[in-house]
Amino acid sequence: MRSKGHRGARPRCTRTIASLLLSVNSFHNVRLDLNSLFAGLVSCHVSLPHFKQSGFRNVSVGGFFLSQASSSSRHGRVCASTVLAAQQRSNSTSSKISVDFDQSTGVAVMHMKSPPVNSLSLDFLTEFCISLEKLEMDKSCRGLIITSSLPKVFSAGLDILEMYGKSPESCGEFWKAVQEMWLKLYSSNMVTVAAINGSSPAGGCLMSLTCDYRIMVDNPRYSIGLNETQLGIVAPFWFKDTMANTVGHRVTEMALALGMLYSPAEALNIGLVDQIVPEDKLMSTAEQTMAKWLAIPAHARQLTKSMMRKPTVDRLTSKREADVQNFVSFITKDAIQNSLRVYLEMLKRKKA
Ligand code: CO8
Repeated sequence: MRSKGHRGARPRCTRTIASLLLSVNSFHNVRLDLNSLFAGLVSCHVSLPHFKQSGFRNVSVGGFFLSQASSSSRHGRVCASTVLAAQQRSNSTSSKISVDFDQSTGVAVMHMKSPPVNSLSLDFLTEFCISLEKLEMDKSCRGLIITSSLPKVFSAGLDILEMYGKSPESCGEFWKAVQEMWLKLYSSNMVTVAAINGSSPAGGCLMSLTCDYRIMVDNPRYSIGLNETQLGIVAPFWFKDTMANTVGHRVTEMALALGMLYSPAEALNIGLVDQIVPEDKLMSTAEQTMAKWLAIPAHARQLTKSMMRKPTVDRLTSKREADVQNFVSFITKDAIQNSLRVYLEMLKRKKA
């Protein structure tokens, strides 16, 4: 039940796009699906090949905005320097995500901007996946930095309201979107860096764990970890695998059992993040890290990434439908719904 303005009714078109996007089982097929999606829905101005060549265009697609590096004209004449600048930088904005892409470096910065806490709702995940897919299709984009536009919070993880008081069908649709986000990010060909500028519990931690490198702001008020058990729920096997691949089995076992949230210094200590920096150094450090990773021959780096991650990806891909069924039957149990209610009340009490 959504009562707040910022959690208002989901636009019908977003649902449509979500259904289309998430109806495919293989995430590789999403590329094809997006082609037809864009071909079908972008009824104006632009075809996909043009979209790919020229960067993003400002086309509204059912509430999404595909931004274009458009040439600007002054007094009816096109200004060459503006065209060049526009070709080198483009940006794409939807309501919950904005992307700045610098073609001169091949690096895009994705800003999550879904107040109050960048929780991963179905709408958010859909926009996230579409933005990611656009970047993945653009061969000139080689690196992605993910950060938050909100103060204090990177992402609060999965939107609990998508799991509380919802029908089994809605829960299933939501879970497919969570899987999709993870599959896309974990197997991305781009170099991915999480610039973690705030708290990052549960699904927020998972999102940063899917990146190649994590840099967190060194502020002891921020925390990161897979705290699912504190909500009375269980991190799925692929959450566990992603963390174990990063920090090892024993640390993961203890962290998951206790639902541990770590300060940045503690997270660095166990290898959950790779670096901690002062807030004002976050983006410059992310850019330097990116440059270092991009200096490695791309094919060798990508094959290495695939070699390291493919078994984990394949594990979910081969059990995707069963994983959805498990989630739905688990999350809709009365006892689990009760735990979520208690946790939501705790969040409200903490605020009061
Ligand atoms: N989902 C939905 N709403 C949320 C969430 C969330 N994850 N987190 C916070 N909110 C809401 C709060 O209820 C509050 O709502 P309102 O304004 O209506 O009262 C609003 O966002 C602001 O929250 P805070 O006042 O708490 O904001 P702060 O800036 O003080 O704190 C934090 C930010 C640290 C992120 C804090 O909100 C927090 O700890 N949130 C909870 C985070 C959490 O525990 N997330 C776990 C989600 S579950 C998950 O990601 C994996 C599930 C795997 C499922 C597997 C099942 C099989």
